[in-house]
Amino acid sequence: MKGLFRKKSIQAIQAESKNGQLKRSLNALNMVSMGIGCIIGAGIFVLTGKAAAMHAGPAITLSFVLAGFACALAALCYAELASVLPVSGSAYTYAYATLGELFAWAMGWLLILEYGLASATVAVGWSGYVVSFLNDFGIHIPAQFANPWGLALFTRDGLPMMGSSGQQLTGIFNLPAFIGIILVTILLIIGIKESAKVNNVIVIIKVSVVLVFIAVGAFYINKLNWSPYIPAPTGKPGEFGFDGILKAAGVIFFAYIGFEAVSTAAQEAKNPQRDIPIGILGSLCICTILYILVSAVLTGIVPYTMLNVPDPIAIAVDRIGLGWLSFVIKIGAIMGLSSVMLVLVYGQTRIFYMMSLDGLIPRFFSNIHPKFKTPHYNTVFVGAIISIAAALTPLNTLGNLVSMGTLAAFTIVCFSVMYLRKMRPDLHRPFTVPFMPYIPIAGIMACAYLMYGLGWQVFVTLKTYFISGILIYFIYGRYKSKLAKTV
Ligand code: ALA
Repeated sequence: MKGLFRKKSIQAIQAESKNGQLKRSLNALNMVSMGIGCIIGAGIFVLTGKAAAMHAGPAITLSFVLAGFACALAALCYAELASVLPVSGSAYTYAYATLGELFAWAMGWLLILEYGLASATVAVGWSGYVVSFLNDFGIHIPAQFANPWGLALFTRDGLPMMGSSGQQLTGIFNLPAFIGIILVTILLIIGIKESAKVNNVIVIIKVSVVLVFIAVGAFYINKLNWSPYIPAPTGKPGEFGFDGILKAAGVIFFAYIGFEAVSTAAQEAKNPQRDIPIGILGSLCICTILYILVSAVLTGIVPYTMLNVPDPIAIAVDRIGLGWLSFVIKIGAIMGLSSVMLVLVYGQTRIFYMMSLDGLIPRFFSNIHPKFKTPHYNTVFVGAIISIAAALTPLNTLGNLVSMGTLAAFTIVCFSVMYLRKMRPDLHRPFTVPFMPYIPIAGIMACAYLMYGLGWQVFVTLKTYFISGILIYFIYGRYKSKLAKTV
């Protein structure tokens, strides 16, 4: 039993961070920019439309407030842990240092959803914008090859798409999503790292596009579209009314994922103990404001019933009828989503790399290519799995599981911060969560509430996933753990 809770020593982790080989070149602004680079993506460009059309209506803005609030609580906890333990590996390392190996393993297993599966979801969103963009130039990708196997296809007007044999068409393989991940994987293998400069440029483009949408779109709002603000519940769970707002908050929670990716750059920050908390909280704050404004403008331009499409922002712009804006938005979305895919796949490989160094997963995950200096087998493995998942799974299924897994990970982070305060009150904490223990407790409750809103079915899938992860730990990780050999 004791082995399950063996911990990495805080001193060892802090020393690891001090003696790291990576160059410390990132400042607070880079950190905020990195956060925004990873946050703004498929959530706002894709999922907002479906969440408004199917769950919340114009009250999607309230869903953004609700999910933003839950994230702010978790973000405060992340900020404290990152200031005490400024190392790569993020929540996986925090759990290893506080709650012990079993929790660290569970965290790593959940982070596969947060990073790996999230990148597949973003790839599906990316595919929607690429198809729409190519379409504007007369290049038509057949719907069957831009959708996952078996998904019934509908036209933009919601009518079934019929084949020549008179049967409704269904998807076969989402080719653009598959290609998107393969491209990202190749980039990561040959070592083209997303430098802070490139990231800053992408972030400026992405945020400018969002601001242009808000500024121009505000003039085309038809207030009638906001009425009723909270559509009456249909009687089915999660369809409108307050229940719908909650469900939508769980769905668009996805849009906030990424603020904690800032903490994976801890070893490259000039002053991590100050700048990582600034990066986490600053990027989250900026994105929350942008999201609330975008969703208000979106539902003000287009009746929410028409937003169940893969490219809702583009639909809103098409409706305004400004051709140049449509072009700008699609370019911004495609570029923005590419950077999220890149950072998420990169994050996934880095977490596997750390787990492999700790002996919890096989050695080949930390094997480095002699020339490219990247974990090439790891990256190929991750890229292959994610590209197939992106090609064959519908966006809703992927997105909800990612949200549920991330909420579970946030819950463990909230526990970790309380645990560390109690067990190691002596540690120097450059950033402290205010109002302890109420903030982490509220964080746990808020995450549990959003998980409840996502529904029983997603929970059952997560449970199965989680149990299979724990089994793998008992069959493999427990015996191979490096720490087991030293303590
Ligand atoms: N928050 C990121 C996105 O919405 C994962 O794409």
